[in-house]
Amino acid sequence: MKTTHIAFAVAALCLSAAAGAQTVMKISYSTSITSHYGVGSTAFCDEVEKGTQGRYKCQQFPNAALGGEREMIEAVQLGTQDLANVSTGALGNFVPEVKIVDIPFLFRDYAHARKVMDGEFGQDLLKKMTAKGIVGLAWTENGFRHMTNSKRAINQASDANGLKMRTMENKVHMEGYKTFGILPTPMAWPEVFTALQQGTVDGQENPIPVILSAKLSQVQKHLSLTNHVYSPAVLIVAPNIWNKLNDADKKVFSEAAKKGAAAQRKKVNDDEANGIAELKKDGMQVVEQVNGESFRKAVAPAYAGYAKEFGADKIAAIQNVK
Ligand code: EAX
Repeated sequence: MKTTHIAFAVAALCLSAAAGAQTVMKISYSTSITSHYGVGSTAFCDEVEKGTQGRYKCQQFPNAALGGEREMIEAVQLGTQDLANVSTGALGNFVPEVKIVDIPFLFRDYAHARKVMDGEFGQDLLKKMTAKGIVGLAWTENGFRHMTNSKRAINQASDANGLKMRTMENKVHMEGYKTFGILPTPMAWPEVFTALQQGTVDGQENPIPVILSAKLSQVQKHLSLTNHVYSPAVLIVAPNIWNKLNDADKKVFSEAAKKGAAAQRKKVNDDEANGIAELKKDGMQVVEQVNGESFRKAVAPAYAGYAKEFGADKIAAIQNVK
């Protein structure tokens, strides 16, 4: 009996070696599998599996099932998690050079933002992550952030004055939002829904795809399309996975990440186009024509601090990309 078992185990081992060893990689992100992060991650994972003939595949952990974005990045750095699709919100705490992209009103629109991230600046920034033990594969996307709250319609910056808002754990955001009179309350994403529900904070700010997939319409009455910050996201992989790949597999991963990014951005576009009507149907009151000038004017003084921290020339170089 015992010998049969051993023989069987040996046979199974030989078979799996013949078929090629399979690595199942854990990937996580903040929102649901049908959201922009889910669509992008799935496209990436499908391409990796196909391109490596099944030698690499993913096990997906949507809805921050392995922790918030800070934990995800830390785990990728440590190699206890293989992949993550995260916004830059928490990434600047690990790779300081990334912080510049979180400046409010830095990017004009999606075309501008995507051009910068896919261009020389963004590609250099991906490389900066390597020194911090993180391999950046491609810029995916979270989207332009908008404000929601349970108190009042925000038509202009002064309407935001005095509102207690959950923000990401991101100093660049917080410094900017203070100029709008907002009282920023940094908090990890997994705690946000409950905090809004219990009234610990009045509001929060996130892109339409996040507001939609997290069903924030259940706990927030007002949405204002403030477009106050572009929130890039990035597909990161642990060095212990990346360094094991041969050149051909590295190429498969990089190309897959580009396809994932394209799919994720397309989902952001679709949600921007169709999601607002959906949120209205769910009972949200939406201010579509926000006085953007009032916000830009309010934040202008904070740019002195940003220039000191990041260099006025670096900020201008991003703004000047046409
Ligand atoms: O990346 O925490 C946030 O507000 C982020 O935008 C969210 O986790 C998606």
